Order: sequence, then C-alpha cells, then structure tokens
Amino acid sequence: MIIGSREFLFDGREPRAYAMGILNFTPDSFSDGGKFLDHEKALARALQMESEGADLIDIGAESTRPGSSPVSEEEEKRRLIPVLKKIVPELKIPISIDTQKASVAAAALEEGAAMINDVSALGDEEMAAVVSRHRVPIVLMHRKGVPATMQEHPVYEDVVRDVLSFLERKIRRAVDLGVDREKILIDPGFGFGKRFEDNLTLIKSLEALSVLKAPVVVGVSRKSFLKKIFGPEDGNLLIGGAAAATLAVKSRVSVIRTHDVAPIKAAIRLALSVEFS
Ligand code: HH2
Repeated sequence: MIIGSREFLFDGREPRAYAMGILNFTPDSFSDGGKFLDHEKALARALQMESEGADLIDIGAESTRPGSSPVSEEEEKRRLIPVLKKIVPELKIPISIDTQKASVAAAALEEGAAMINDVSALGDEEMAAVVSRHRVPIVLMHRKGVPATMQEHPVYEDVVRDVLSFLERKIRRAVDLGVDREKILIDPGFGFGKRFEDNLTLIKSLEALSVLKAPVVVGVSRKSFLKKIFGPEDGNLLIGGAAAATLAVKSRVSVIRTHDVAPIKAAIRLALSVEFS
C-alpha cells in the first residue's frame, strides 16, 4: 500500500510492521506557551518521533478518550491546519489525520496529509468520497457508542464476533461508497466502549481479524486497561505498551499506534525476529 510517497508492505510476504507516532494537538497536550510555541513544540515532537524510527505520524486535534467531548468543525480545523502547514514540509514520513469529520479530512488532505484515521468508521459518510477523491488510505476503527459515554456500560455477548461483523459491515459500506478496498485498514478499537476483559480477549484474538483481509492497526498506548495492569506511572505504562505491542505484532498486526516510538520499534523488531526466525 502506498501512503504518501512511501510503500508499506502489508501483505505478509515480508516480515514488516510499522510504528505510527501519535501527535495530539489538543489543548491539554500542548497547553503551555503561546500558539507559535505550540507549533514549534509539535514540530519538534514530530521530528523526534521520525528520528526514533516512526514510519508515520498520526495527528489529532479532537480528543476521543473516554469522557471527552466533541469539538466543532471550525475549532478542529483552526487547531489542525496551521500545525500541518508547519509540519508537512519538514517531515519525510507520511502524516495521517485522526478525524471523524469529512470536511476536516478534506482540508488536511489539501495540506498534504496522506491518510485518514477515522475512529467513527464513516460516522460521517462523506468521508468515503473525500478519501476516494484524494486516493488515500483510511483506517476504519470499531467502537461501541461515543467517547462521552462509551465506557459507562459496554456489554458484549462475544466481543470478537461483534468487532468482526462491525468491521466487515463498515468495509462493505466503504466500498459501496466508492472507497478502494485495497486502501482500507482496520482497527479493533482498544478502549473504545470495551471493558477490561474485552480488551484482553481482543489482544488474545487479534489473529481472527485476518479473515477481513485488511492490514490491522492497533492503539494500546497508555490505554486504561494497561493502567489497570501496570499502574498509572508513565515508565511502567511505556513498558506495558511495548509488551502489548510485541503480542500484537506476533498476531500479525501491521501498524502500532503509539506515544512511545523508540520502545515500540524495539518491540516490533523482537516480535518479527521471533515470528520469522
Ligand atoms: N485511540 C485513540 C485515538 N485514536 N485511532 C485508532 N486507529 N486506534 C486507536 O486505538 C485510537 C485512535 C485514543 O488515544 P489517544 O490518542 O491517546 O487519546 P486522545 O483521543 O485523547 O487524543
């Protein structure tokens, strides 16, 4: 699959998995300093992740964590577009945009972004037209409910079956709306309307996603189920995230979305060495 100017090998013929560095351009992430400084900080962080071996950077301007509230289209663009103008010319690796809004995606793609990460999996169906017009890949993620309330009472009879049938339906819908099947990635959505035990079941069952014949992305970095195992301290969470990434890559996951690129690259290297030894 081509993302930006780079080729990503997702077909399993070669031992590959990739690290997607997270850059959250939300007020709580880059709160101190003036606007210019924020952009400088964001650029410095993106370049640091690139130097640590990130294969792509995922930029988000709307938090989707449990309990978070949506931001308006205007506010999301106001945050995102200036930072993209700053970062795109400086980065060699492609930039993905974490947004649920087609208009935000369109504006970001105009600025040189190369992929869309849609945690609502076409909650805004215009998104399909936007990605097909720009011929860029899209990540379709499973979630149950919306961020403000999704962790209140998530219940599944069979979480793996639910995730599979949801993603299968979303892939079909995307294709019906004109998205190139070869440009779809999928994500089981760790922490998005999932109980602790659901997240663990999903980690155990990641290989089951291969029936959908799309590269799998996972985001486990600093999620609350890891906090439950490792405690809230950053260092422990980082180690826990790397351990979870090792399991994920061993289960044929192609992209790990992470705040901690260097340890995740090490985890990927270890898992691939074992898997393809
Ligand atoms: N998780 C978050 C945001 N976007 N995208 C994908 N594809 N998969 C994920 O698991 C995922 C995601 C939430 O995590 P984070 O970016 O740390 O928080 P926030 O949404 O507050 O920026």
